[in-house]
Amino acid sequence: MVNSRRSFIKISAMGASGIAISTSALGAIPSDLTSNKKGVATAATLKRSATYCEVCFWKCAAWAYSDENNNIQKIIGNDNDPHCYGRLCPRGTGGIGMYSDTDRLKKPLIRTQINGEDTFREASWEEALDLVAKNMRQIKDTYGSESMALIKHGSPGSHLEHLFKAFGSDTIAEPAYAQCRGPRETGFGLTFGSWVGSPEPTDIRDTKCLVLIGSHIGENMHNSQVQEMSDAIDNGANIITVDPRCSTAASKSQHWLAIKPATDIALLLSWMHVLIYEDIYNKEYVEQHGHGFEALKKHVKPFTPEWAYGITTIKPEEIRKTARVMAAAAPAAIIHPGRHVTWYGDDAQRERAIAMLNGLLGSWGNRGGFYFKEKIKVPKYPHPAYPHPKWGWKELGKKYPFAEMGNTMEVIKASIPENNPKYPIKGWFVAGTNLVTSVPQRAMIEKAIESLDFMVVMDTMPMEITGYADVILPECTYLERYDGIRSATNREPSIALRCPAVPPKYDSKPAWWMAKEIGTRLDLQAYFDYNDFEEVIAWQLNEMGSSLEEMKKIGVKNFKRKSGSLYMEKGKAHEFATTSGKIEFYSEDLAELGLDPMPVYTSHESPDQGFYRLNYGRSPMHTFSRTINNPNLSDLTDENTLWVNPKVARIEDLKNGQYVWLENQDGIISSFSIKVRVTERIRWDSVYMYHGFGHNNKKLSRAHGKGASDTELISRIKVDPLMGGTGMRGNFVKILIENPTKEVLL
Ligand SMILES: Nc1nc2c(c(=O)[nH]1)N[C@H]1C(S)=C(S)[C@@H](COP(=O)(O)OP(=O)(O)OC[C@H]3O[C@@H](n4cnc5c(=O)[nH]c(N)nc54)[C@H](O)[C@@H]3O)O[C@H]1N2
Ligand SMILES: Nc1nc2c(c(=O)[nH]1)N[C@H]1C(S)=C(S)[C@@H](COP(=O)(O)OP(=O)(O)OC[C@H]3O[C@@H](n4cnc5c(=O)[nH]c(N)nc54)[C@H](O)[C@@H]3O)O[C@H]1N2
Ligand code: SF4
Ligand SMILES: [Mo]
Repeated sequence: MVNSRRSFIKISAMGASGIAISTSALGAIPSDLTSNKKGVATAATLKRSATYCEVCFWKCAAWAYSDENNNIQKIIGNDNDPHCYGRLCPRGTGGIGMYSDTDRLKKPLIRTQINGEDTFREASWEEALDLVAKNMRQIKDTYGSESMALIKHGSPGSHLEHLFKAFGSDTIAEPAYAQCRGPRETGFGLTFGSWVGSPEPTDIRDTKCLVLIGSHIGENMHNSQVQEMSDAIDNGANIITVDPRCSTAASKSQHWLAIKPATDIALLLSWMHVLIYEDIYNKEYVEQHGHGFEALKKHVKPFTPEWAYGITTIKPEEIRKTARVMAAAAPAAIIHPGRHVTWYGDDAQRERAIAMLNGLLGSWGNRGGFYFKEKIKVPKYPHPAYPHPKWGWKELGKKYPFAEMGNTMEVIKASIPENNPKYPIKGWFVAGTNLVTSVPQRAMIEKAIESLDFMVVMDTMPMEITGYADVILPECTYLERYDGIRSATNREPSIALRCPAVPPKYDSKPAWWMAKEIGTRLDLQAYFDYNDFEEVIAWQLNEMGSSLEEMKKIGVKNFKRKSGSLYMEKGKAHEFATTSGKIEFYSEDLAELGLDPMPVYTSHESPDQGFYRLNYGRSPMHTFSRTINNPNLSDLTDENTLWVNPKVARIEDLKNGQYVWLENQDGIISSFSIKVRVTERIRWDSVYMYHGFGHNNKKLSRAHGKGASDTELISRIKVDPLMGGTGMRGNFVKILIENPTKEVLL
């Protein structure tokens, strides 16, 4: 089992490099140290500390090994962890580089002017935190606490969320909602009454058919999913991949449907047509649990495979064949919800179509489909009740009836006075998100920042966003701090501990400490009734029947399920948390609001002559923009490439390896050039690049100027009317062979 996982990750790493190469490059060793002779000798002298990885949000539990000089020697997976099954992905192994990167932020910095030019000067913690508290208080006194917004991602966010709620602001948002998975939570919520959540409750290890729609597991390195998919392949599962690009997953699939971009809803409707009109859907399940099936049957009647062919370019036989494969596997079939699903603005409806297809197959609540997830509640450390803000993220996103979390875009818009916002925002606290690379429409973001009274950024690295701050607070990395106990949904509940493997380098500090210090300056000390966050964790673990000592020894603790069976029990009624209490093929909630109760296909713009759709996705060796400068990971992939079809290469006269610039439909030109990769693996109507590259902060010595930024070229967005998601895939680029900036300079 372990071998096959390793070999899948190896092939999954695209092109030449893979985990086999990367682990030797990084000096990683097997997870079981005692089985390795060399390992035993080293292990004896190394300190082992429990942590969970912060390189991405899968949060794999790990062991960090450090020597007496506080060098971290290696990070390996915790064998008892359901997020990683004892193995980290190459990025997790390379997490050491986050700690050792000499470009890190080292001291608090305050914006100042020297000879009329803006620059940063080093400051003491005392001065920097005083300045943050003073500005927060000023905004509170002048406009109300609500006008101070928190934009966050990752672990530091929860410490600051506590500070903000105590301060009286619920104006909180993160790019992991409206720029990532928000639409799928709406689509699945409306259909099954339940969010998908993270990790997704997909029973991949036992599936007989996995359908990936623009979800590229294997490059999207979500650890346990990659491993389970590898096992499923070994066990003979059918993989169907719908992607305009031949992703790694597509290359492992029995069926690769190279769909015309932006037409997925047509394919999904047509698949439903085949299942229903060939009478191969899961009748017993639909009868027992479905609501509105007859309406759906009528709705999808015209959507024959012949109809869909004209839209999607997928042959009718292929649509029929793949629908039959799913039906044969049902209910052990998964139409994967995907994760970064903010594409074309009708995303919540596309996700609803995905959910409904799962409903027709009976996969929700069945082995090899979706299991019923469970997590364990971490008790709240006692603190006074939070005040009630007059407004917050909910009011900002009010025009989207199904928005369930703060929307970064709405925070940005409400920060621009000329938008005449009803709920004006005057200050930003940005923590753990490189906003200008993760949210499109840079011109608008810059305008918003320009309008703010105050902006503070907490980060570990000098990223693009730190360049805009008034105050920069250097956080230590996850390997140097305590953070909240990880408790995530899974087959069985589990918790994981993160404690410092080494003391903070330079003059960096953990987020919990900064939150407490700022809170104290704002007279909120009652909310921070501890000297060290260790006390909070120790108290919580005791309440949960464990202890800090135990968790330091085991890292991960698994608990027995309490909520009942992992799957539906045959013959037993099941109540879904929807309006009808059933799986809603016809959505009562949408109908009530006058919205489409069942998904419809609407056509989206296609690129004009000479333009190609800008497609983007994950680099297997990197996480967004955050790891591009990581010394270990930039060794593996140091720039992105522009995938172009040979036909495009011919038309545009492009050679493999040649550097080009891109100009989008609004005349925005890429700051840097990008290397051409001519490949059959991308359709001729699109070009493809990894997201996260093209950094323009010179302080990133390895990442600056390497590759191009997709975000920079995304100036047109399509907003999801249901939940406010930021559709980013409707941008078109033309390819420039000459350096356009040089021309301007001449
Ligand atoms: N164009 C485009 N935009 C996208 C996407 C895309 O594919 N293309 N993907 C979208 C998706 S799916 C998501 S989830 C979002 C992700 O959006 P972000 O989370 O904003 O992603 P990053 O760019 O990695 O920014 C993370 C920031 O946190 C910092 N950081 C890392 N570790 C720590 C830490 O321990 N403490 C602190 N304080 N800071 C830390 C990093 O240095 C970096 O500046 O982006 C979305 N935006
Ligand atoms: N290595 C690595 N893994 C990661 C991350 C990371 O940064 N690095 N980030 C994590 C996060 S937060 C997220 S949200 C997930 C995102 O992972 P996924 O949800 O898997 O999504 P993307 O990376 O956006 O997927 C892009 C795929 O969609 C295809 N695509 C583009 N347009 C269309 C279309 O119109 N139709 C169809 N069917 N396909 C299309 C692209 O060709 C590409 O293969 O990855 C997670 N895993
Ligand atoms: S999937 Fe990789 S990067 Fe993400 S948490 Fe796990 S080991 Fe870390
Ligand atoms: Mo994401």
